[in-house]
Amino acid sequence: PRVIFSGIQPTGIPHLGNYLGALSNWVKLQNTASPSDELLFSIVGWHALTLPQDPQKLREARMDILAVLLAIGIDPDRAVVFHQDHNPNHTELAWIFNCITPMGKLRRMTTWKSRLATSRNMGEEDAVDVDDGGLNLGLFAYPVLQAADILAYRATHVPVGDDQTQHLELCRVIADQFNRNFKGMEKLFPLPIQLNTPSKRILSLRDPTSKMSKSAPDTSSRILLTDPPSTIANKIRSAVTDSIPGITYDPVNRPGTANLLTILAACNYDNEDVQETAGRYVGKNHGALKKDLTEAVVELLKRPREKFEKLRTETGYLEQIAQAGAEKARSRSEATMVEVRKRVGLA
Ligand code: AQP
Repeated sequence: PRVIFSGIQPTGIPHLGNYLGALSNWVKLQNTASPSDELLFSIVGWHALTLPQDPQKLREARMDILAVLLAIGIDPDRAVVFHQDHNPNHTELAWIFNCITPMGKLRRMTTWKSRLATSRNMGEEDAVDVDDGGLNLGLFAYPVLQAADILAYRATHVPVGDDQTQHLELCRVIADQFNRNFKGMEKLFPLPIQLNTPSKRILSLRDPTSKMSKSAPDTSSRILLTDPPSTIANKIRSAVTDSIPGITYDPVNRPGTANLLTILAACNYDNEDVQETAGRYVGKNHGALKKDLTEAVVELLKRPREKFEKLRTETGYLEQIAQAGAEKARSRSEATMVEVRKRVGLA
């Protein structure tokens, strides 16, 4: 049986990138998993704190994400849905992992390097060995906490977007290191594998060289799962493309156009091959593509948005779901922690 774990940060309402790159896959996995497979989906508030958060907004975002997960079809009776910060086993395990993770590996994480590059105004390649001043330890250790999230449940499969591949590799390195350092009757941790969706990376609508992101300052760069049809239409209308006539799928020379085709292929035709999608636009223009894309996205998000709006008013119900999830998560991870403490000599 598989143990499937994934997480999402409560840093705002999820966008199409989160949905097509990860969340839709969670629902698919839930609906196709064998009954013996375990599923855990976590709202990772401790990860959100690695960047400055407004406390009131964070409180709201935690509820928003829970409501979104239920609205897109995650079933709390089938999957363990919980707030990371309701289970201290994650931070305990993260500390133990901190003590076996080489800092050099963390310095090589693209996410860290790009934060560093931004803060120092330099290219990622040059930002390897510079002084880390200004950035916090939590941000640096982000992937270690992520490894703890996954391994606390001894998860075997992790459905996350393409942007998380390097973190998953590090998670396997940490698992392997722990297994070597602290041998028992058997290896404690599996080496978890990434479960990618076909639409791995959705790009910003305003700057198709970077990924669609919750925290990008320009709100028209992302389509939120809760955007009404008129907002969706406006954002797609103003999406950056190119001035080359006709439609072709060419991610290198036409990243904006390719991104629109990727989204259309993913949402309209249940992950149709993107070349096939492009083939239907031979001789057509961006206007036609944007019109069809708007219809497809509006249709895709219609039901989740309606459900979200209803659920978001049911605060008591959401709190009850969160509490039940936390209890299950704690008891599930405690089994791992008992063994971890014993092996490292803290029992
Ligand atoms: N643009 C994307 N395309 C495909 N997948 C994506 N994911 C995020 N952006 C894209 C996937 O969504 C899941 C949840 O992400 P997260 O909220 O935990 O963190 P993130 O990757 O940092 O997402 P954001 O939207 O960019 O948030 P902020 O701006 O707060 O950092 C992950 O599986 C991720 O791969």
